Amino acid sequence: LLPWPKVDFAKFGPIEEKPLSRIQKISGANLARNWVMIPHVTQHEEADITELEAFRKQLGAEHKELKITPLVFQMKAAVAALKAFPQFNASLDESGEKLILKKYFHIGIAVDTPDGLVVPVIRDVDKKGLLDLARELAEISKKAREKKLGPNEMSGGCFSISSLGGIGGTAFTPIVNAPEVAILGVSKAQMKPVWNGSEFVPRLMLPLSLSYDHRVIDGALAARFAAFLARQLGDIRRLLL
Ligand code: CAO
Repeated sequence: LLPWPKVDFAKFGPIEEKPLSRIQKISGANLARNWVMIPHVTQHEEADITELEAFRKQLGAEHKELKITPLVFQMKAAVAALKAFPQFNASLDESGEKLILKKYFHIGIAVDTPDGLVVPVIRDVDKKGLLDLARELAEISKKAREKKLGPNEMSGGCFSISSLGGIGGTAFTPIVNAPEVAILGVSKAQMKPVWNGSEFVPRLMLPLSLSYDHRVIDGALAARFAAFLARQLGDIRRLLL
């Protein structure tokens, strides 16, 4: 690689220097390694969450003490997909010659903090209900923003979710959080006209962007995983299966 360009920007106009935070330095080094070493592909999909949203709103009205966002449903759907496609709940070992398949379901959640990106891990998502997950998500994101997360709360993840849905966007390409092999990016749900076979009907559509390590996962498998996820979110009764 060429060395990083060395430029005296002050020659061109006024400037100010701002050191990177500790978190930015650590996550930056990880992101750069993952971006360079992992052959990334991103599969885009859409989930019809019209019914999920009606249920979420109802649940929110019944549990005013909790903030139940779409993210907890995405975590449960991700676990269902990891169970159906074990290749996604895996890591390459150091030699790159062996795949380690995991029998536990810990999900990393990208959290935006004033000092940069951190990814706390919520353990055993398969064993927890939506309300417990909403509670834990609130606790862990508060801890992240207050810089109180310990290293054990940021390790052991199987699969990560990066939700920018509260902010906006229609799609993006998240970077795989090694040694995980895939990450789900979620953008903002929007009402769209959807053809139901005889007419266009207004449906709330959630954009999903699944980036994966192409050394471990083939495109067809990723397309199946993403379609499975969308089906789970489209009919959350399936999460009981
Ligand atoms: N579509 C539409 N609305 C959505 C949504 C989606 N996909 N996801 C969340 N929302 C809504 C929520 O319901 C909430 O609505 P109300 O304010 O009306 O209740 C609002 O957006 C804000 O949600 P939130 O962001 O506070 O909560 P969350 O559970 O969705 O996310 C957390 C929590 C911690 C993941 C989030 O705050 C965060 O930090 N996201 C950024 C992650 C990030 O930076 N990723 C990039 C990594 S690569 O650099």
